Amino acid sequence: MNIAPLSNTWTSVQPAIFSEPNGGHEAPFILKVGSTYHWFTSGTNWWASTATKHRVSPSLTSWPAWSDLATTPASGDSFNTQFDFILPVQGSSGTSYIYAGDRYTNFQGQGYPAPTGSGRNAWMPLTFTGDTPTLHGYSDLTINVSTGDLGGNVAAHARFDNEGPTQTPTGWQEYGNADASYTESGGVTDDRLTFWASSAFQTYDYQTLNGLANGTYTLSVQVEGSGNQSSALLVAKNFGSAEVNTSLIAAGSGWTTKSITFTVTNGNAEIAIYVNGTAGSWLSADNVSLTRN
Ligand SMILES: [Ca+2]
Ligand SMILES: [Ca+2]
Repeated sequence: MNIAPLSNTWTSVQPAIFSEPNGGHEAPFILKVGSTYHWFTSGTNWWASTATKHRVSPSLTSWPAWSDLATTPASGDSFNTQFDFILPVQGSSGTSYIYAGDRYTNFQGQGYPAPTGSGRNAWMPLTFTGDTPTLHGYSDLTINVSTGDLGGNVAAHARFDNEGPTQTPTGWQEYGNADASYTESGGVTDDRLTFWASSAFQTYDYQTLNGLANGTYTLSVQVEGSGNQSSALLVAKNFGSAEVNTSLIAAGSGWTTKSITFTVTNGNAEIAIYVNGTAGSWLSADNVSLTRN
């Protein structure tokens, strides 16, 4: 990769002022924030999703080693995207930054040959704490074009779509009997998150969210299931006061919406679905939503 200035007329390329071997990076993009340069790239994994790489420098001619871009919640593949570019949004409240990544795998899973469907983009907030950027895995993004403020559905991969059935959906972490929760077809939209096992199980699927604006939030999810779990809960915790939860045990099949509200006072929250299932019981979830009221 090379960094080379353009001529004053932007019609020719000057000699490079920085060069180094590619090293498994592509889609380079440099963003200047204040007087500091931030260089981002995707990894190289054909059109499959990758972690995003980042480095920061006060000078275009000297750069430190690459690091993985921090994400909230944790995601090893940039919430199933490959990084493309960053879009600044300037408004009366200041400048916000939108990360754009592509999901060329959308309609072909992670497989080959090349997708024949559309390669859609995902748009998510990128924030800076000092020189450290963090990618927030919003499932939906709203933009106030007057103030520049970003909002939307804070939960990552909230519809469980766009990556195909998997034991390890991006953006979600599992605790307990991890094999008992997985995504599959049959959701309200495309895929759903299902909790099932042939023997009794306890599984806790969660997202740890940092960098939240303090305030009151509503967490909701659509569920259906066999209704014979020992316990099934929608959970919010670690937001500055005691855990809030509600039962998800459905009376029968058919999608039902459950929700809780809670007030974030420490900039953090953990959101989760917990199922203590009897042998052969099942519960499916789709369309998780976490929005600030
Ligand atoms: Ca799993
Ligand atoms: Ca879905």
